[in-house]
Amino acid sequence: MAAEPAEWKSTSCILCSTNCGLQVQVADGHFVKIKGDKTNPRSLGYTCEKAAGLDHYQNHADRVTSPLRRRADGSFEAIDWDTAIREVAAKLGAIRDTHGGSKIFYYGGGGQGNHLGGAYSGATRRALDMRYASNALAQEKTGEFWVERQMFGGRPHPDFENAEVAVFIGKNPWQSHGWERARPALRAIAKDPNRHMIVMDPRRTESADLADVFLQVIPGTDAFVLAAMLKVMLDEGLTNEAFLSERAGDGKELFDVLREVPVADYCGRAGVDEADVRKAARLIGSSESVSVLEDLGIEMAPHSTLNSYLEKLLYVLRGGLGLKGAMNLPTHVGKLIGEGKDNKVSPVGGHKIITGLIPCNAIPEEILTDHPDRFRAMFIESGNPVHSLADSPRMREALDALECVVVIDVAMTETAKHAHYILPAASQYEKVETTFFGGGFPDHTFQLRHPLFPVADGTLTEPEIHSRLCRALGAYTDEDLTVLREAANEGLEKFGMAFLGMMGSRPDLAAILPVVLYETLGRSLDDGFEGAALLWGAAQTLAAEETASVKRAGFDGEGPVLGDAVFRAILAHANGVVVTSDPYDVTLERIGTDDGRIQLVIPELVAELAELADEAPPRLTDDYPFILAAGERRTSTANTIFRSPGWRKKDAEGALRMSPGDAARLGIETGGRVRIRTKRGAAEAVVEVNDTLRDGHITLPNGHGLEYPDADGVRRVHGTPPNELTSAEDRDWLALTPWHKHVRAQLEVIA
Ligand SMILES: Nc1nc2c(c(=O)[nH]1)N[C@H]1C(S)=C(S)[C@@H](COP(=O)(O)OP(=O)(O)OC[C@H]3O[C@@H](n4cnc5c(=O)[nH]c(N)nc54)[C@H](O)[C@@H]3O)O[C@H]1N2
Ligand SMILES: Nc1nc2c(c(=O)[nH]1)N[C@H]1C(S)=C(S)[C@@H](COP(=O)(O)OP(=O)(O)OC[C@H]3O[C@@H](n4cnc5c(=O)[nH]c(N)nc54)[C@H](O)[C@@H]3O)O[C@H]1N2
Ligand code: SF4
Ligand SMILES: [Mo]
Repeated sequence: MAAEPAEWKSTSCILCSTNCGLQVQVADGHFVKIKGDKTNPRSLGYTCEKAAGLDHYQNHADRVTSPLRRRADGSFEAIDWDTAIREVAAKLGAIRDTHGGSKIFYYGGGGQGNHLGGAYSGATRRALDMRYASNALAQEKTGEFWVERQMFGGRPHPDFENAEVAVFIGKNPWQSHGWERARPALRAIAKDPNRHMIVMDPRRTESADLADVFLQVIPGTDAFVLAAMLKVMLDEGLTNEAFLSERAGDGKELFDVLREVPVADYCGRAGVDEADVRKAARLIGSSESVSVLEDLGIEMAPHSTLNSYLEKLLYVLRGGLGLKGAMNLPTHVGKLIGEGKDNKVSPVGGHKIITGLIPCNAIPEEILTDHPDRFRAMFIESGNPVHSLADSPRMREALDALECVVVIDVAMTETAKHAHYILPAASQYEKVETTFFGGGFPDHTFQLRHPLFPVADGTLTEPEIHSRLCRALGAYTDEDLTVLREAANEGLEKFGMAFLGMMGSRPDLAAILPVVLYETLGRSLDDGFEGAALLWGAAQTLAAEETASVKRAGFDGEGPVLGDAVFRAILAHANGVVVTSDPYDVTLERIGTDDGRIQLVIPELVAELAELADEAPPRLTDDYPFILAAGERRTSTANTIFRSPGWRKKDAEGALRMSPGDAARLGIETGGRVRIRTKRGAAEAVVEVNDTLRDGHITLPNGHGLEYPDADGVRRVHGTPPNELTSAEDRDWLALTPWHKHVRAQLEVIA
């Protein structure tokens, strides 16, 4: 007889950055029922269809349930945890001692809903003296981060619930979300005659269907349209001069270049109607509030970083910061991105390191060389770079050239297959976890998910893995922690005092702070909550840095007492709790540039803007007559978080979409097969004829092409892995972000 279904428990979805609140029932190690959590302050009961499939994440045939060591022949053997920890510490410790810790490269640290585990890696990285890191953000968002840091010293956040004008550039929120309750918000804007939506995309997406102005650009030409829109705003007096003179720096150098923009010519190059471009500029320029969201469609395409700059100017010139419905600067619990000054470069290629991350596209060249500073080992956690980074064949070659690859993952991934050691993690529903994407405004909700299932046999949580590695590396002993452990048992206040004392006198322990918190405060928390210890530090930082915001959210106390209150609330509310609450104008105080003013001129990008005038129009050639967008978000995709192909009700193989015109020319119909060839590789796909595409534009979904065992245990690849087709060298000159939306391709029909 099956066990009684448990009561409803609060948790959240982990399939995209939105992390919608869920209520679930679990039994026998499975999700039995899943519904939106109406008590979650952020998502208010909303979910999309994908959350219903979460049992495919928790239960699948590719779970790793014992540490594995690679044999010489490439197969794996199970080893016990003590052996695994001892050997990993010895191997990486030896590389550090011989070549320096900077030769051990850290990659990953979290997916869409698990950033707590990776935060503990900070201790292991310090223990091994690792200096360089990267993760998937460095193949999508680093260009945008760099621009935001120059312009605002922070990351403005849109408010589509209240925006009069909503603008989406290379973003399809209907499918990819990007903020909570995206679909209801899109529908509400579409229905309201006083609100407007502008979408810029080569494909008539589900979002574009709801837009008032849809700019169906030729792929890769967004910079021209954005420049034209800004020029129209200047010409027609649609900029907010009062705001700019009060809040922004000098813009002359930029305005001089914008005034030269030939609007009609640029619209023509981009294949859009000048009247539509003018209409969009007027809507933005005359609105009370505008919120803008860019995403991969422009970040992974030509002029990536320039696009991000021009996109931000749309709302900056309008004065669109610090208002309801406009762009605002939220608070943060925990840091997702590094705080570095971005003045460091990668050791071999000398590429710009942005927010602490080496560009993903540079990783293979930092390994596959005899340069003395090359990486010799890699520590990969909660990331699948062999599948998700450009040029999978070269990533495999790079991993295979390393002396030691350690992977912490829940599954036997494309990347794990190339590891020397696989350390299997407890799943995201078997431990406390959270996202640091967060950053809601005006209210910021933080949600610590509670464990729903016991830690799977043979696995450990990341905090436990990092703690054991640090201990094996000699970074701490039990004796070091006695005082803090005793203090923790006497409550948060005693612990806080002891902690401060210890941190001042023991810099060696301060260096491995996450693990120290885990082993002391963590051990005093309820079973299964040890990993939440780091959030005590995050709560203290938040309370110290954003005291007024925290108090506005209803917390009382001064100093550490206020931080303790936030920490207790985070522990207590599995459905999320509002930790800061802000008035809109606080945004203007949060501008974090050196002089507190928005910087209008970014010289490198103003120069690139000027050079657009001389750029040859993109041309499809006989060799490569198609532009392939390699990695489209669909209802059938969730990065590589689901490995079992069984979760997909539709689009099981992840079809290559093409326009009816192209299909007719090729003589192919939906269901037919093609071979896609690029300069880098070839792959097969099934075709879907789709009238939302422009001729010459074809799209493949992201996240497909994973290997998974059949019922008889034979491993088979399902669908098309997009990065067998992409190249690491087609990339932005500044941030090195890949042009995944702009892969030149040819097609051959398979009879
Ligand atoms: N369903 C689902 N949702 C997801 C994910 C998922 O895997 N599945 N992944 C999450 C992650 S990690 C991310 S980063 C986000 C990404 O979210 P999005 O960036 O919204 O997703 P994409 O579909 O990759 O790209 C957005 C749009 O860019 C358009 N595009 C292609 N070329 C161009 C161009 O040259 N110019 C312009 N303007 N647009 C172009 C595409 O047609 C597409 O509609 O989604 C998140 N949400
Ligand atoms: N061609 C092309 N390539 C793309 C994209 C594209 O559009 N086109 N999109 C890119 C984008 S925007 C992104 S964000 C990346 C995403 O690619 P990745 O950063 O590689 O992330 P995910 O696919 O989300 O994989 C996360 C990994 O975490 C593992 N995991 C899940 N839960 C846990 C856990 O609790 N602990 C640990 N240790 N591991 C866990 C999963 O098994 C998986 O291996 O893909 C990128 N790749
Ligand atoms: S996939 Fe994203 S939008 Fe859909 S339920 Fe999960 S977190 Fe929410
Ligand atoms: Mo992403």
